[in-house]
Amino acid sequence: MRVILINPPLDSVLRDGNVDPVTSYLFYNSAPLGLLYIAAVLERRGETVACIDAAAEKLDIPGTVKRIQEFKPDVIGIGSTTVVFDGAIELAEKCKEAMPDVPMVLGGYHVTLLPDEAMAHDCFDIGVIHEGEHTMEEVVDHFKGLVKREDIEGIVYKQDDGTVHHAPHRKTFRKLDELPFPARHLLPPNLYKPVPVDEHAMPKFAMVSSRGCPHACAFCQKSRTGYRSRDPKHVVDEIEHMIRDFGVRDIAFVDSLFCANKRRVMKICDEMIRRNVKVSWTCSSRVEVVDKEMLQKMKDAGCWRTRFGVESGSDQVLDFISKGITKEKIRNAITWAHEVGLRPKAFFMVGHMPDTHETIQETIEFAKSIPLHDVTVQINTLLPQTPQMEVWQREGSKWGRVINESTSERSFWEPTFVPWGLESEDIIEYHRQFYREFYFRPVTLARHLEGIENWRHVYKYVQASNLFSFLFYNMEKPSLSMVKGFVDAMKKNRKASDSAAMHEYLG
Ligand code: B12
Ligand code: SF4
Repeated sequence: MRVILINPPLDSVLRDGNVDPVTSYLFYNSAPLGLLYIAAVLERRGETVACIDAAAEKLDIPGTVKRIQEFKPDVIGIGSTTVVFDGAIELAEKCKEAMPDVPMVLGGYHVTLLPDEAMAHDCFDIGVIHEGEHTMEEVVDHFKGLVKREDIEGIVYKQDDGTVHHAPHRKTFRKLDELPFPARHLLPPNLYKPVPVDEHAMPKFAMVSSRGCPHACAFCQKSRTGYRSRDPKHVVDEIEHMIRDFGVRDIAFVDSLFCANKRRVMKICDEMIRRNVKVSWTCSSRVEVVDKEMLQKMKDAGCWRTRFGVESGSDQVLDFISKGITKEKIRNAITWAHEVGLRPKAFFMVGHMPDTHETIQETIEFAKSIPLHDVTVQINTLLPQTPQMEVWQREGSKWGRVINESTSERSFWEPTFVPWGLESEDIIEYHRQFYREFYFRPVTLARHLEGIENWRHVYKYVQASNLFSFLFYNMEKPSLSMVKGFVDAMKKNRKASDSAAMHEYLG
């Protein structure tokens, strides 16, 4: 069978507007591994598979439909998160018009979280819930006439009376090592441009060494699959395969939680050291899992950065979002990571349900007081099937107001929910202020200058300038006022306690 798998184009609002630098990195910086895993499983069975990342190729809907038609598919699969779902619907509808007999399968986070709502659109024939590798094998067998639709677990579909039928739940697949490596050869290797300050060498590829997460942070989609991890040897086999077949030099582990378990991380690092694997890499961690020994081992095995989900610098907010960590634990982990040379980065959000002017300012000050090299700041967004969405549904008016219900704006970069006591404009301004105050400091600059190893790294910062100007001032290009702002902020910071921190840092 000929199966084509699509990462949908951005919807018309994003696509036709002047796509800003943040959006472009947000949507096009890493290959859709979920689609590539499904492609690999289908290829292993002898199906002919193609993949199109329409968002990354910046294709519009007619251009994507044309490419799909040229492939002459027997089945079309679309993977969609919530934020790109409008684009997924538009694409599926146009495909149905052009190829009415070709079945359309929808997979990914949105249909998993909101199956009834997603399948209400007539353009989708079958929805695949949760992880799709084995379900998709059976779906393809169904279209070959080998399996009855009623016998497939883990799908949803519309019955003749228009109601959505939920098939029995498919048991979570635990033997991750039995899966083939993602079919990365199906996408152009140079399509993805990582955020310049987030890569150490090129080409940079993403991979996962585990799935699921045992925690339940309020803003994160509830993990119903549980945590499962791959054998460290199998993980290193995939790294070697990426180096051999794609010349990969930097890897981002995009597991929800790479450092969930010290023993496993130590084993992966030992295996990389034993095989003398020459690659740099980054990963995500929770602050309470790491210790200095573990971070040092990661550094020895080629890790150059750990990303920590910090989210807030207010213990009261951390408590509300069930992060299960304290400011003290955050400070310890980030200090150790910095001391062993891991250039720690943290994720923060502004606009948590209990956030106030004071807690946001406390968060910005906290971020500046710990030895972080980079931050990503997002705007808290209520996504379906998250614990905070349940709180909102139960006691919403207690916390604030939803100001925008559009799915395509739930990108974490524009306010859709505003806590009482704050205005939407405050959140937008705090978002920028956070970046400005964090980056426009001698100590941050010094940390970045120290990380420059070659001319390519210098070029990275030139490339990043439009990103920074957008983040700091909402300008597409750096301008004189940005330079002025930079100088002013540096002067201000020099006077502040920060200058003491810099002297201490520079020894
Ligand atoms: C890497 C990553 C990215 C990368 C690559 C995204 C991509 N297209 O894969 C980048 C940086 C580009 C990115 C961007 C964004 N991301 Co992101 N990202 C992730 C992350 C950390 C890992 C994804 C991954 O590779 N998983 C491993 C693979 C194997 O699993 P999978 O993707 O779930 O795929 C399986 C199933 O979903 C299903 N499936 C998927 N597609 C299809 C298609 C078909 C046809 C079928 C049958 C099945 C199927 O089968 C797959 C194999 O089992 C996840 C969190 C996580 N750990 O899963 C968040 C996550 C997917 N991102 C999220 C968000 C919100 C975003 C952004 C809006 C940015 C932001 N502000 O965070 C943008 C939106 C981009 C977009 N195009 O939609 C949310 C989505 C929530 C939601 N309700 O939709 C997640 C779940 C994080 C979270 N916990 O909140 N992201
Ligand atoms: S934010 Fe991270 S640690 Fe928290 S539930 Fe989501 S994946 Fe797990």
